[in-house]
Amino acid sequence: MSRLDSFDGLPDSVQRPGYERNAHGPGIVHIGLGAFHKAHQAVYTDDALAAAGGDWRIIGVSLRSLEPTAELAPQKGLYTVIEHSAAGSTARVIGSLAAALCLRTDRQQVLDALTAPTTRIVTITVTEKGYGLDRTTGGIDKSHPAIAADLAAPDNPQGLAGLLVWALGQRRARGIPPFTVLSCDNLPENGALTRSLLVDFARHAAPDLAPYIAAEVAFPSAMVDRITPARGEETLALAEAMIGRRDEAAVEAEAFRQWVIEDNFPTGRPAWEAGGAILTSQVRPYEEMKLRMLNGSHSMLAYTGFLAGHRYVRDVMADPALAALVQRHLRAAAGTLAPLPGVDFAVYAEDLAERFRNPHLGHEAYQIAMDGSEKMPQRIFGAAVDALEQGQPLAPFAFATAAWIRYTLGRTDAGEAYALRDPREALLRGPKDEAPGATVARVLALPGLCPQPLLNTPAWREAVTRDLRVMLEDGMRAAIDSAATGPQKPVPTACG
Ligand code: CS2
Repeated sequence: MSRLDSFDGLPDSVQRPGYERNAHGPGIVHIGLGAFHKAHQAVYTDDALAAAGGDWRIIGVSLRSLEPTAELAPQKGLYTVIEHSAAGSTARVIGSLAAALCLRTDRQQVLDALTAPTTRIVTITVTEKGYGLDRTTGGIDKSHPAIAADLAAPDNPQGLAGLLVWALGQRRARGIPPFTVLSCDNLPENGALTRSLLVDFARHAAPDLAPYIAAEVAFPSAMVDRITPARGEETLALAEAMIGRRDEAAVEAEAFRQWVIEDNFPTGRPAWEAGGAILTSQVRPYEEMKLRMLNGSHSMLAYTGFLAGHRYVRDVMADPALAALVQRHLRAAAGTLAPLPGVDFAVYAEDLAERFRNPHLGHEAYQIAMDGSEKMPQRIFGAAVDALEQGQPLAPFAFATAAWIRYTLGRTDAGEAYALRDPREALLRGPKDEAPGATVARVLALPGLCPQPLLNTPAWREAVTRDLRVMLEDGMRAAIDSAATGPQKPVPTACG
């Protein structure tokens, strides 16, 4: 079977780029060449190139993994996105990737791309843990392996902050304007946060660069959304069936996608609005809505669903008690949000539940469950603080927190062990036979995790402990069933 490296012979049903690839040079370097980038920003850029042209193709960079280059380079950067809606699945070949590099093996090419005058934007998807942020200070976490390595050898950077600060320094020395830095990870105010990371890294590694980065580099924030399950052999088999070729780089995603971007690109940008992106000056309300409603309920359903024995999100949604708890969580999260003109949170909640039910999407609860210590603050705790201040119910957030803490114990109710997959795994591990109250106190006290207003509220810790006790003593199934029979309220609409 031949491999996807041209458009020759693709079935008519497969959408292909609406532009001549070679007519467009690169203008973006993307760090973190995983499935999400391929299913999201690269697709929007494909649409932008078709609608408005420009030299905006993407040089994709993986910091460590060799896989993306091995899969994409022989295919000249081409790959398929399989888009699943409830109605069915379609395939689309994306042409916006100009190159796929790995920092470990293509170091000079990566450095050249980052310092090239033609590179005007650097986009990022390295996941929450990839930044090396200290959440208590907003600056660098010196114990993060990449930050520590790059502080020790700033001229030979391996990680995100070291690499971008090095590149910005080189550009300044050579009189080349800085690139715009666009974080596309699920972090609150991801632009400001990336800015404070780089400025703080520069303060330590190259102090004269810090004020320059703070003053001259644009860091727009963005809310990104597209459910993208991890790729597997089934993905490749499905791609083969749909495009009639072998595509080692194929990805699957839901048909829905959303991108809300702060329109602050002093060095220009692709016409991403052609792909449906919303360019605005107000990203924060969208970020909060998405992090608290989509990602918050995702995390809750992942911990409970996984421990209740469900594999996929769609299975969780087919469990009536869990589906009710998802609704409860969505209502509670919506209740903490400031009104967002033009968005009805009740409709958004309904659409989310529909997306979670997507029968063609094999999105594993275990995938969402990973890196909980990096996800809980912006998904659950931020909303819980606002709920506390507004006198709204805390129970749904306490339940989600108890479910996560239960999950960190690393064993199912039947006693089967699973890998936690969390960067703070070692810190999360507690003594054997610890009492639920002690477990809750220990986990919530981890630095930079649970905000002070919650720690200062005994009712919060008591609620989390009560739920954890039920989960441990009666099992996750019983805890779910009993939580789901609590009182229910409708989702507040945009007007309150
Ligand atoms: C998920 C997200 O894995 C997770 O933690 O909650 O990846 C989610 O699917 C995306 O943010 C959807 O845009």
